[in-house]
Amino acid sequence: MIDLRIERIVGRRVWDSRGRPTVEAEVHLACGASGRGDRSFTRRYGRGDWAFAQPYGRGDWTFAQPYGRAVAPAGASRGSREAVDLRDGGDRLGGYDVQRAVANVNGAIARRLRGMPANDHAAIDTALNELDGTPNKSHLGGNAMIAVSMACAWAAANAQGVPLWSYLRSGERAGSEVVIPLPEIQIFGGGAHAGRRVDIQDFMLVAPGADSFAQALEWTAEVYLHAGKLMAQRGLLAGVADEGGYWPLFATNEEALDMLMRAIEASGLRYPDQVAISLDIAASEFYRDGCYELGLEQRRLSTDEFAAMLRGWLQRYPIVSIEDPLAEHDEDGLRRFTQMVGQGVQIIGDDYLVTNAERVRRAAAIGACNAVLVKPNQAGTLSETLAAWRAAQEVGFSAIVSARSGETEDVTIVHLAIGWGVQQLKVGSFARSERMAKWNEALRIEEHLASRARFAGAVF
Ligand code: 2PG
Ligand code: MG
Repeated sequence: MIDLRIERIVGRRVWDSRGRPTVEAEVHLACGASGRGDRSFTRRYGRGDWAFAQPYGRGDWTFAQPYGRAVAPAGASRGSREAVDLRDGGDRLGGYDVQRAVANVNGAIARRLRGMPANDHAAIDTALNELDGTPNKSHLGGNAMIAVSMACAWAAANAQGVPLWSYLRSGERAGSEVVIPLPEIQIFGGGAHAGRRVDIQDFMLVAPGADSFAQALEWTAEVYLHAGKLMAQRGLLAGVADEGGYWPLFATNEEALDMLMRAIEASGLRYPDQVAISLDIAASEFYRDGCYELGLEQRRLSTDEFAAMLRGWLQRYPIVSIEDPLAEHDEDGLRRFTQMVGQGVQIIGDDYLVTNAERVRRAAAIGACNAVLVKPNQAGTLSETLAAWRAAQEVGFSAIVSARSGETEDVTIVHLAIGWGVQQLKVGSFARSERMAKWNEALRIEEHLASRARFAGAVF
C-alpha cells in the first residue's frame, strides 16, 4: 500500500499569464519521505522528490512521484459571489501580491492537513472550509484553498503513478466511457480582457462536426489564422488580448461577428454543422443602473432592448452557445431570455452561477440558463466544484469546464473535464502557452486513449 498521508505542504508565490503573482501549492506525501512512511514506494519508485518514468501502461507521459502541485488561476471579470481571491492590497505590485495567501498555505493549512490522506478529498475540503470559517473563503483565500485542494488530487494520482484524469474516474465512473470534451476556442478577445476595446468578452469557435479533439483544434487553427490575416489586411489587428484571442479594432460589436464569419468562410469550413459560434457576453461588466451600456457603440439599452439585440444575432449568425447574456443581478432578464431562446441555444451561467451547486439548482427551478460554467477557483475547493457539476447533471444542465483569464502552465482543468466526464472545455484562445499547454494536454490524452475514448463532438 502506498502511504498517501500528507507529510508537508509548501506554498509559494509564482506568476501568472498577466505577470501577476499567484499561489502555487505543493503537497508532499509520506510515501516519498526518506526514512518515514511507506518504504515500498521508495523501493519501487525511488526516493525524495525525484520523478521516475511510469512503470506501467503504454503512455510515457506520466511519472510516479510522491507529491503533487497546482496553481490557482485568477479571473478579471468575476462574479460577485465567487470565492475570494485573497490579495495583499497596497501599492506594491498593483495590490495583487499574494503573500498572505501563500503564508496561509505554509502555516495554518499545512498544519491542519498534515497526516490526512491526500485522496480523502471530502475530508480535506471540509477541513479547509472549517479552518477558513467564512462563507466566501476570505480568511484563507479561495486562491490558497483551491491550489491546495487541487494539489492534493495531483499528489494522490502521482503517487499511484496514474494520470489525474484516470485517478478522478476511479469509483463511480470507473469503467464508463472516457469522453474527450469539445473545445470552445476564442478568436477575438474583448471586454475586461482587451481594455474594453469591444464590449463583448469572448467571440469563440466550436467544432461540433469534428471527428476528434485533434481535428477540432486543426479546424480552429485554420479559422484563427484566417481571422488574423483578414484583420491585418484591414488594419484591424492590435495584437492579442489576455487569453490569446486577437485584440480587435472593430467599430461595432457586430463587426466582430461579421469578421468571424468571413474567417470561417475563408477556411472553407461549413457552418453550423462543422463549426459554429459561441459567445461570452460577460454582461455584468457593462450593466449599470439597470441598463446595458455598450461603450463602443455609445448605446444604453434596457434589458429588453439588449435581449432583443442578442436574439437578432442568434437569428443572423450560427451561434450555438451564449454565456452570461445578461448580468448576474438581472435574474429576471436571464429567466425571460432563457424562456425565449433556451430551447435551441446553450445559455451558460458563469458570473451568475459561480460554480455553486445551490445556485445551479435554484437557476434550474426558476428556468434561468440551461448550462453552467465550471471554474474550480470560483468554488474554492475541488469537492465544491464537483458538487456544482453533479448538480448540473441532476437538473439536466450541460456544463463547460473553464480556465480563467489569468492562467499558468497548470493543466488541472483538462484532467477534471476528462476525469469527470464534462463534455465541453473552455481555455481561451489558440495562442499563448498558458492556453496551448491545456489544449496540448488534451491532445496527448486523446492520442494515448485512442479508440478507448470518444470525442464529445456534437453536444448542442
Ligand atoms: C469568463 C472567464 C474566462 P475571467 O468570463 O468566462 O474567459 O474570464 O477569468 O476573467 O472571469
Ligand atoms: Mg464568462
